[in-house]
Amino acid sequence: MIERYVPSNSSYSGDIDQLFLLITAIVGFWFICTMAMFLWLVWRFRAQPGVPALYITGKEPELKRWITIPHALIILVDVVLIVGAIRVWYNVKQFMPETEETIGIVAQQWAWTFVHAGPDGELDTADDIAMIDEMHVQVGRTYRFRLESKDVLHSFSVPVWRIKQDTIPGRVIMGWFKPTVEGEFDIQCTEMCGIGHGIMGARVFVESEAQHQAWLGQASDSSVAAR
Ligand SMILES: [Cu+2]
Repeated sequence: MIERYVPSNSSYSGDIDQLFLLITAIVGFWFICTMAMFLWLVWRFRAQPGVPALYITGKEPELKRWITIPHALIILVDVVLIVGAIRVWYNVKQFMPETEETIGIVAQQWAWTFVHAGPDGELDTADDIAMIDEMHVQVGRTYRFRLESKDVLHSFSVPVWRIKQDTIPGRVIMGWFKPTVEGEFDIQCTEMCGIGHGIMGARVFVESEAQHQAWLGQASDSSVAAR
């Protein structure tokens, strides 16, 4: 349902969407129940001529049931949501799969630098390809990213991959993604980082193997690192 509005283009984006739908369905169900009950009570016990208001402490057992039973049910569904959330969180944020390449991502006010491994596939070597506001990856490849900030808090977000990771100055944060659909997509900073925050966008190019090899071939010349 969510992918109708934002495509679901990474190996874990579908799991995150399912978790969102589960939370929305369960919370939505209880919201509707609560509001229906509330409005019914407002109508049923409205002021009526000749009927005095009754003082209720809420401690009467027959009334307390209306609190304790829903309370127990909500705790039960909370357990379902927490188990679902931990499973997705572990897979996306805690677990690091075997990765084929590492990309360096550096945030600063107000741009992104993406350091690609270059033709040798190794980061931090002479043939690295650094680009401003442009990231190039190959579809179906599992990437590790190394996220850093030069100045303030930023947040690396690629909506179609359902990835969002804060950057913290002075800290190196590792994560991973596996793009599954080719195309050109948005990257956006999602942490208020100063006056240029709103324009701190970039693009990710998810390419087929042939396209990616062609880009690698010609990109070394335009690399920021090569200048
Ligand atoms: Cu920012």
